[in-house]
Amino acid sequence: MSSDNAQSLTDGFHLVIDALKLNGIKTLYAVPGIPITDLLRMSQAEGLRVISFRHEQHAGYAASIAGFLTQKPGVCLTVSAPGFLNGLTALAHATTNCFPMILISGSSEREIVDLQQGDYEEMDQLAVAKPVCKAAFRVLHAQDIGIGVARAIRAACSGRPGGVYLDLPAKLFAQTMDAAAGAKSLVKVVDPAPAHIPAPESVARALSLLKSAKKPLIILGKGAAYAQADADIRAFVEKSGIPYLPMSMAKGLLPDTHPQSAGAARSTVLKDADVVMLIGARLNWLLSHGKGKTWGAPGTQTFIHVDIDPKEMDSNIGIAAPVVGDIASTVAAFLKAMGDSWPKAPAEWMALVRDKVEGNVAKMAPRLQNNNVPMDYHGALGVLKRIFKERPETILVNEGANTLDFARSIIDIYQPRKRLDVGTWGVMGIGMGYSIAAAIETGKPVVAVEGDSAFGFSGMEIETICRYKLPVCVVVFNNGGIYRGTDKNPTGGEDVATTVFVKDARYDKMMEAFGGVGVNATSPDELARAVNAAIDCGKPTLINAVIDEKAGTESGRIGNLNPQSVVGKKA
Ligand code: OXT
Ligand code: ADP
Ligand code: MG
Repeated sequence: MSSDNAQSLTDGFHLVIDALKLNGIKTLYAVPGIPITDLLRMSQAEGLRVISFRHEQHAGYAASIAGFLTQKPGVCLTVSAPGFLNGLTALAHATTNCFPMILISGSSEREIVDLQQGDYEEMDQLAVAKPVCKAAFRVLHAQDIGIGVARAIRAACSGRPGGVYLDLPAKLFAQTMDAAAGAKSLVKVVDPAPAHIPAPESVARALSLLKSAKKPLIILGKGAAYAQADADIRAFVEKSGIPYLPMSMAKGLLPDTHPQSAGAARSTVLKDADVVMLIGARLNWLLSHGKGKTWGAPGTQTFIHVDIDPKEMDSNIGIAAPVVGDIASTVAAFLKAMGDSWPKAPAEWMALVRDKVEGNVAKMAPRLQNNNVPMDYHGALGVLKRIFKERPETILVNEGANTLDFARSIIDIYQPRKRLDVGTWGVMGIGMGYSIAAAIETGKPVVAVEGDSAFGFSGMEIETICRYKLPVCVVVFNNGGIYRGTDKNPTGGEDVATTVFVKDARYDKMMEAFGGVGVNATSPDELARAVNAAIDCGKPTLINAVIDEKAGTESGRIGNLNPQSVVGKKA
């Protein structure tokens, strides 16, 4: 407890810091300025690690992924109105992706905001935040800081995790109160994410359906990765003998090379499975809402859904066996109920899936060996695939369109929570924020594989990476544009096409400007050498990987989502 001993007083600044520390928060992701500059200085003085960013959006993305990696809310601090709005995208992203995060923003004075009298950075931030977060609170009195922080932590972590907004008006920080009373007002949250034990009948219903299946499938989502029930999830999948499909950020829960992995037989298993068990994955757009041509004919497939949020059941299609519970408790309950004599899934089904997997892997293999210059995606990613195999503890951060989609299927992940990407919204801009938090929260090396457009959204944060000397290697897949670099202005005019960037840009020079290592890699061999050297030395590195500007396709693998105009098309 910090206090002014002479008068035995504490203040809002110290109460916020003490409340966070009491609840085990160790790191703040922030951008300083009025009214939180001193709060951040004092936080550093009081032993919190404060990572100062160049833009709040990236501090926010860092906090969101810190929440995913640690099950503790990642905390982002911003200044009022514009800083708050910059952080808000990340708060909404955390809520959408079910990551626990708290955005704390300083705000201007209530009296002036409510009368709309034009305060410095005036905005009714609480009202603006509410629609995009799980909960939003404002604290007006120093004696309520403890309870406000506690409510924010519990709301972020319990049930389905998500983003929480905590509004702290500037005046609050300087409010004083008796130090002993202040200490008593703090709340240490007991059991912030209480177990949700699934009803035994829901477990029995799910297992009986699974047992009856001829072609069962387990889909693991990022909720399963978040749950940190890694050993039980693996034991459950192995005991069942059922093929499993990892969603993007669930890759590595079991190694992608596991014999039951159906990652390389995605279309086949989604179409042909008769019983599908979803564990911590939603039937949203990434799974074609559980219907349509990705799936089997209507009526031929039955679903079991494991999720902590009861509202998720029947969201897109009817769920035959809903199991509402936390994944750790549910999978433990499955294992117990399965006993020692659980029959393995039919061998013919597993063999069919293996066949498809081996066929697809064999088809891709020669393309990954190519030494083309300029590089194509397969040549460059083939190199990275081998590096991740040799260094399975490395964290992969990945964004872009082609760069994302090819990397997802080419780079095998071997350990849980080692692949972090654009998530539910397919958002560009997570790259450097995620990389920074991943390095800080885990102490592991990070390789960020970034489309050149994707990198541009957060590129300035390489200064942050250099400032904190983080072991982050950024590989920019430079194909000169969004999707590719070859589009032409339809008018033939002087402006380049809307998707095209400066030719032959040298992103590596940006890293050198801040004292990091920059490398221009034009061949797979050069790329391999540079990435290995970066991981070995742990120095901030940016590799400009020159990719054939013709190599990409529109929107990567989701081009089908682009609306098409039928008006004014030339025949
Ligand atoms: O079974 P089949 O035969 O179908 O085969 C599948 C697998 O079985 C097989 N496979 C394998 N084969 C062999 N070996 C292995 N190991 C293996 N593993 C798998 O491969 C295929 C494909 O497998 P996959 O990928 O699992 O399956 P599929 O069908 O693709 O899955 C469907 C999806 C939907 C689940 C999947 O595609 C997916 O997860 N997609 C996510 C897509 C996404 O989120 N994209 C990002 C958004 S795109 C766009 O919006 C962009 N913007 C606009 C923008 C955004 N997003 N945000 C903001 C804030 N502002 C603007 C922008 C600006 S992208 C973008 C920039 C792009 O340019 P860049 O320069 O950054 O990037 P480049 O494109 O590189 O230039
Ligand atoms: P993916 O994109 O990988 O398919 P989603 O983000 O769509 O995954 O789904 C994650 C799901 O996991 C959410 O519906 C969320 O409620 C759920 N979830 C998150 N944590 C837990 C947990 N500990 N136990 C059970 N379900 C969880
Ligand atoms: Mg590109």
